[in-house]
Amino acid sequence: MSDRPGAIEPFVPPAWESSGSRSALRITNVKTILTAPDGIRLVVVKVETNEPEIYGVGCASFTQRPLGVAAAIEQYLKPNLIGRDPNNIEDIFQVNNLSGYWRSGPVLNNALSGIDMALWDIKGKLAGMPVYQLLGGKVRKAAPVYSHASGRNFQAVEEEVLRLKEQGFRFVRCQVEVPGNATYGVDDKSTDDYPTYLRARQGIWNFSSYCRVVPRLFDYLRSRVGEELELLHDIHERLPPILAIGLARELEPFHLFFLEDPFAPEDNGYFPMLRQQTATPIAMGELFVNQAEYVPLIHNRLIDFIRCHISAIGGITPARKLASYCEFFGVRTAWHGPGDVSPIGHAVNLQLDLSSPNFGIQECFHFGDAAKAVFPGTPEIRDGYLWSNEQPGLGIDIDETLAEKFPLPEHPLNGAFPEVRQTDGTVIRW
Ligand code: KDG
Ligand code: MG
Repeated sequence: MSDRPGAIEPFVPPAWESSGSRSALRITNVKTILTAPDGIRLVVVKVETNEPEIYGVGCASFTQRPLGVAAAIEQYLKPNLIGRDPNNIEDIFQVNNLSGYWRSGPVLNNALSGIDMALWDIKGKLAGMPVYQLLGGKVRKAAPVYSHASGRNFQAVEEEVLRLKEQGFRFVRCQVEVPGNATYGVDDKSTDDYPTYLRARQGIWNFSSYCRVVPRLFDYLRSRVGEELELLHDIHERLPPILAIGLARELEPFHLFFLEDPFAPEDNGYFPMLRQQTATPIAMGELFVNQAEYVPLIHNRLIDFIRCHISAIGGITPARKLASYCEFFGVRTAWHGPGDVSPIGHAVNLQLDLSSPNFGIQECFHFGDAAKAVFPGTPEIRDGYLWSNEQPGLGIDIDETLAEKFPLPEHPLNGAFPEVRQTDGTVIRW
């Protein structure tokens, strides 16, 4: 006991931890690393132990609020981790999730995820096995991926699709600029403010123009690239629900592999209506942060692909349960994999992709040389697949010295997204 009145007692691990453990391994330090090697703000966690070569890395990337995640890790999780046995992944997840009383939300879940993934990395290293082995072993040689094609007009999208096909991709997401609109997912070379993959210039958005353009894009593409390539599209919760239902119906003749995020999570109640109207396969969920959002969609068989951003739901511990739950209902996995999932997050996606029988598809991101150098072991994209390097743990590391050379870019809002508005000025979802 402290003799200073009001002093906070130091954290003491529960007695069973020291008596029941196989090892005397203990967490000695937790580092939060903020880095942007490709210009995209990433948050990474490193958990160190009293065995210097046994450490783990995890992804906690919430690119629009990186500093909030860093504070949650440093101020709230780290003090509750030092001295614990890193073997007890589930217990540590539960303790940290429950100690805030209020749960869920992308800041806290990303913070939990950074720790959780690092602990799975440590467990894999202790076992001398890749994490997918701990999840039951491989059910496929590698994970088929989809890559992005976008352009200012139909022809530019077609050229991108054909270039990707040439490289061996069999699944391509297609987005086209809606003239005069701040279109999601279309590369805009006129500004350096935001990484190319997520540019939607500050500007206006007209729902009906978008709804008219997209079916014409897919009609054009099917007539040019044939029926064999699998095509995907992301609405990115950019429509009033009834317009999204209409668009999903209109796209049916073009046989999409999936149509993503037709609704915002707040509009989940529209899914039964959508299901009655069309058999276009639906992917949903990169914005989900709470199991109450996705469990009903799965057990009511209202979506076809679950698309959570694994760090935003808390890491591998919740994601492996979610993948298994989906299997019982015929829902396939399509974990979120853009550039604001760090290469560590992509390595995690791959561990689940390789070991889940109900895997559907993996979104891939073509990291630049800087990111690959900062994250040695970044999974390789080859012949339309993502491949494991078969190293113990997650098979990926962070070069901390190099990471420091790529600090988060200066930005007045520390990375917050720009505003997109309707023509009358009403701000809308990004
Ligand atoms: O930060 C937002 C991005 O992760 C998101 O816009 C990417 O929708 C996305 C996707 O499907 O990759
Ligand atoms: Mg998306």
